[in-house]
Amino acid sequence: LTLGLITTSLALHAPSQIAASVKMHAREAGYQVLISMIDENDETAIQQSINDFKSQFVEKIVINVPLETPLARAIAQQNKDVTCLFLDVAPDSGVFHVIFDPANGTQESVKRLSELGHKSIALLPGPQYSISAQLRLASWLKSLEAFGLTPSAIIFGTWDAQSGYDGAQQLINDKVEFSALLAGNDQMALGVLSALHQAQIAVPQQVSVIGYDDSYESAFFTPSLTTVRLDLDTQGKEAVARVLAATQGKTPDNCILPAEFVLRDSIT
Ligand code: IPT
Repeated sequence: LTLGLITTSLALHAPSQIAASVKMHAREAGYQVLISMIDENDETAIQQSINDFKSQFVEKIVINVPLETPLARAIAQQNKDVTCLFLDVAPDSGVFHVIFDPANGTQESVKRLSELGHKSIALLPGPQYSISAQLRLASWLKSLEAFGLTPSAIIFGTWDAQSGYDGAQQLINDKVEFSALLAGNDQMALGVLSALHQAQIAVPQQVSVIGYDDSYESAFFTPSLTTVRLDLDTQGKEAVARVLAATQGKTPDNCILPAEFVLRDSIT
């Protein structure tokens, strides 16, 4: 009994945490997991991995790759002989999914900053090719607008700490005015904290920072990071339960998990 997992880079914290969860919950259900890590959001690589799984008689496939709706639909359409469950698609994609609400945590982040009196907020979203990064950015912008605010800057990163570091340095070098910063994920927020520390800008006294993911390490940053929690263990668990429950022609309901705001010491 084998389940397939196609994933984006396991060098990133969230995908590796998801893979660990899928592996553990699959084992509990008596399944082993074959993992195929692909380089990028590349249709041929995904289809190639699905074909490899099919040739090994793997018929339950979890896909944790950021996919725009047309591509996700095309993949589901072309592979009806197996069950594909998607973890990184838009809520209205129409494909079988277990995802996180991209709006509730992002809205709450902006609301908190606004309540604290912040008016100059810089945005460091994840990469433009990622559907989740796009949805989080769209939700930040919409929430800012609701408070009559526009971002003081938008700099896209690549989910890793280096890109957060570079983004914050660019803000400092360009003399952008910002009293708060929203990062696309906690890894980027870590880079931001490092760049601000180096520039002797105190967090949270001079700049408030909010991350996203609540990875295992975020509570141990200096200062401890205010963030948005994605319960990745639950995502893995729900994904395994639903992909295994699916039968030919009948898939269980989709699932949208909440993304909860977590208040720690990095904002004031
Ligand atoms: C998403 C993470 O939030 C982000 O930090 C990054 O690791 C990204 O994955 C990699 O694709 S979580 C995903 C289930 C939307």
